[in-house]
Amino acid sequence: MTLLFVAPTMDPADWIAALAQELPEIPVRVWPDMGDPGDIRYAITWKPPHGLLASLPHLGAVLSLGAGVDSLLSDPTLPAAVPVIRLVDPALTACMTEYVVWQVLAWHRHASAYRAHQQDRRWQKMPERIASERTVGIMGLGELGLAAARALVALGFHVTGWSRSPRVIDGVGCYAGAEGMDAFLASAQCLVCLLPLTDETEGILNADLFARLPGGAHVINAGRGRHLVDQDLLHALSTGQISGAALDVFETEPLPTDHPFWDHPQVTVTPHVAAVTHPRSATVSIAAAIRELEQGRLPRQTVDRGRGY
Ligand code: NDP
Ligand code: OXD
Repeated sequence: MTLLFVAPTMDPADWIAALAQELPEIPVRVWPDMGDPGDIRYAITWKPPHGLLASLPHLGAVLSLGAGVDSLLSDPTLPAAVPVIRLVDPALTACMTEYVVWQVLAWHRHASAYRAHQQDRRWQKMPERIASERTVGIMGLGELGLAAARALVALGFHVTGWSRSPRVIDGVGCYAGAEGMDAFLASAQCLVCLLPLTDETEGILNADLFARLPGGAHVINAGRGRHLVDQDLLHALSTGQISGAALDVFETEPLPTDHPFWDHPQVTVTPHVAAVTHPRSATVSIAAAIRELEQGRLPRQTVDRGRGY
């Protein structure tokens, strides 16, 4: 049995070291030096070239180096019978929680207004509210959305969440499906998108959705760039329906230098760093998944290919 590490945009060195520590008995090859494709049992991967996974005749599973598997599933040649395991990792979850808390607090405590005031040497107080008077609505109550929701509840915010199937979470007002969406959106003064990118969620952050939020709502997108219709956000910012946005993910990454988001005063841009995959921690999760697979069980983080996440 051999592992193939294939992540063209990542430096493999730390991964190879971490895999040697967690799975010392299993040889690892690094694409493109993969030797005989017939040896490869598991592919550990981020954005592999389309067609590569289909060329591995004895592939037993694909293990994603990210939580989102949209780019893997977009490969039309991905073998239908091969399980895809997404990354669920405590360090990744903690990292996303930090990002969401950071951006929610930046909105709540007027970070960009005070930065602008300081530049003008202006002593001006903004209306400060208590957290419990502000509602943060989280789209996606999975591994990442749930952890962020709990951290915001602990800070005293009124937190609501929206998912595909109904959820019951202590301290979080839960809404689900199309029928729950209007009520969820109507109170979300700060909207956080932590959805997976699927056929159902692509373009979900659009003019129609913005119009259903309270006037002056703030938007945080750490899901995927294609959740957002950029022009609709720019328009909603120009009318004041949306007062600001923090965006970590973009349809084209890196965000092109001439994109209007870069110098928009109400938009905060970060370069897809909301939750970074840390090799040592992620490898523990990946190794545990491989051991389960070797025992003939599908790990709980196996992707439902029909749902797309
Ligand atoms: P999960 O699969 O654990 O959770 C997904 C959540 O979204 C679930 O609550 C699910 O509902 C909900 N959902 C899915 N489809 C719909 C829909 N059509 N309508 C309503 N709710 C829906 O994913 P994670 O929390 O682990 O990750 C979420 C996403 O975050 C990833 O897919 C990735 O795109 C993004 N991400 C971004 C990173 C960054 O650095 N910016 C880093 C890591 C991830 P249900 O509970 O009913 O299944
Ligand atoms: C992920 C990401 O999906 O980093 O894990 O975007």
